[in-house]
Amino acid sequence: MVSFTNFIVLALALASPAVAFPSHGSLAGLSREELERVIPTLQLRQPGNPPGPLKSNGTKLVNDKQHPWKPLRNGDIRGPCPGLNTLASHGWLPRNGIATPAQIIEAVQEGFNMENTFARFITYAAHLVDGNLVTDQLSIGGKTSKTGPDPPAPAIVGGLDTHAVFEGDTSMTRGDFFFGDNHSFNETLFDEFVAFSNKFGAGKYNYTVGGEFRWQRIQESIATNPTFSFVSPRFFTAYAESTFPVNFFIDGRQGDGQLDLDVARSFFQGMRMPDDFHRASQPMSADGIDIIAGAHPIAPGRNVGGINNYVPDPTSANFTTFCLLYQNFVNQTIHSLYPNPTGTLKEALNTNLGFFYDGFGDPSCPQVFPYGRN
Ligand code: HEM
Ligand SMILES: *[C@@H]1O[C@H](CO)[C@@H](O)[C@H](O)[C@H]1NC(C)=O
Ligand SMILES: *[C@@H]1O[C@H](CO)[C@@H](O)[C@H](O)[C@H]1NC(C)=O
Ligand SMILES: *[C@@H]1O[C@H](CO)[C@@H](O)[C@H](O)[C@H]1NC(C)=O
Ligand SMILES: *[C@@H]1O[C@H](CO)[C@@H](O)[C@H](O)[C@H]1NC(C)=O
Ligand SMILES: *[C@@H]1O[C@H](CO)[C@@H](O)[C@H](O)[C@H]1NC(C)=O
Ligand SMILES: CC(=O)N[C@H]1CO[C@H](CO)[C@@H](O)[C@@H]1O
Repeated sequence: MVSFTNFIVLALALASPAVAFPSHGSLAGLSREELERVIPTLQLRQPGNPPGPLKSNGTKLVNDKQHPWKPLRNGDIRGPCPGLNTLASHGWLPRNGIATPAQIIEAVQEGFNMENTFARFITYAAHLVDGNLVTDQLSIGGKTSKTGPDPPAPAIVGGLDTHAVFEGDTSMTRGDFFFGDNHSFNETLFDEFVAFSNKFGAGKYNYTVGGEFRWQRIQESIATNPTFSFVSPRFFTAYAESTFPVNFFIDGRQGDGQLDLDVARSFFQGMRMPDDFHRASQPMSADGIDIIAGAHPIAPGRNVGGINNYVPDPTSANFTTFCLLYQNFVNQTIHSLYPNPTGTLKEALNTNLGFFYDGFGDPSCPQVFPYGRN
């Protein structure tokens, strides 16, 4: 079910030439007729090549004179990712929150020293499901359509808020989709983050705290969210994101793996780097994920038929079947969003699928071609 407001926006955008389809609106899930109407109104932009690794990959001042924090202006878009929100609020990304995948990769590398292959993998995954492949624009948040969790339904300008493809349940500081607000900072949840850091980290957030808090959030979702879903890709992104505060929010000159809680709040809530903030001292990805996922192992699965009934899903990728993460994402998730693309859309899909496969970085995992090889 598409919510009423979003239905109106969608209907207007699709029916009336006066209301342009937004250049960052995802085309995922639109019907053949809708695609035929919308695509000719869009400005086709060839995707730029994915940026390579940083030439100079050590720590440096990133809250610098050229990248001051600024408050939001009317219309600026922010979403569920505190990393991207912060980059936009410091001008490492366009401050309006709409960017090309290449700009996002550049920004996460320059601003936080995210490792190149990893940055490409996450960014093209997000772009394929939530971005506009014809205009090459992705929004880091935005309005979402109210849809059931499964299967993903069309979202007009969902951007990274779009549920069940990249955004998912059991976030640390954001509520589950089921409870309505999928992307805003939630003080109650952050208070829990603080309490766990006090209990398991002597007042700091570290990988040990991450393992305990991730488990806590999973248990809460099992106990309260009848639609809780914890299968690939969310199974992986949830664990990876629990490592990010340690890997990216700690000043690169500090490097002891213990994140101060005022600094954490500044990023999560304020979208703001501390004064004099220096990025990580070497390229980082999901370092520490083994500690966090190993603390309380659980198989991928979902609640079935209501709360407190978590059922493992053996068809989901898990940590021992990593290649399936890539293959199911392409064969199932993307294919269900774009069942039958043609023309420029199909070309753009294939180009971005190629970038995504390169970002997976495992030549022993065979590439899949749901739309042929162009
Ligand atoms: C490379 C491009 C990136 C994309 C496309 C991306 C996207 C996302 C999305 C969609 C979420 C929401 C998942 C959910 O909770 O449902 C998320 C969460 C998160 N991201 Fe990012 N992200 C990126 C890079 C980064 C970077 C560089 C950082 C840190 C500097 C970061 C830190 C986080 C954290 C800590 C969370 C978890 C928030 C929470 O659980 O409360 N991300 N990201
Ligand atoms: C960082 O740069 C150095 C020097 O160019 C290089 O040897 C090293 O491989 C780079 N590290 C990563 C993870 O890219
Ligand atoms: C924040 O999360 C708590 C716990 O899940 C929930 O009870 C509360 O309604 C949320 N607050 C907002 C403003 O969404
Ligand atoms: C986290 O902090 C606690 C308390 O200081 C400490 O016992 C634990 O070893 C730390 N874990 C890591 C991975 O740094
Ligand atoms: C991972 O999934 C495979 C099936 O795809 C299963 O055989 C294996 O036992 C699972 N591993 C774990 C640790 O759950
Ligand atoms: C993906 O789909 C292709 C053809 O559509 C099929 O040959 C391949 O076995 C599928 N792979 C997986 C892992 O589902
Ligand atoms: C899909 C979904 O739940 N979207 C919600 C995200 O949060 C905003 C702001 O609270 C709601 O308006 C959306 O309905």
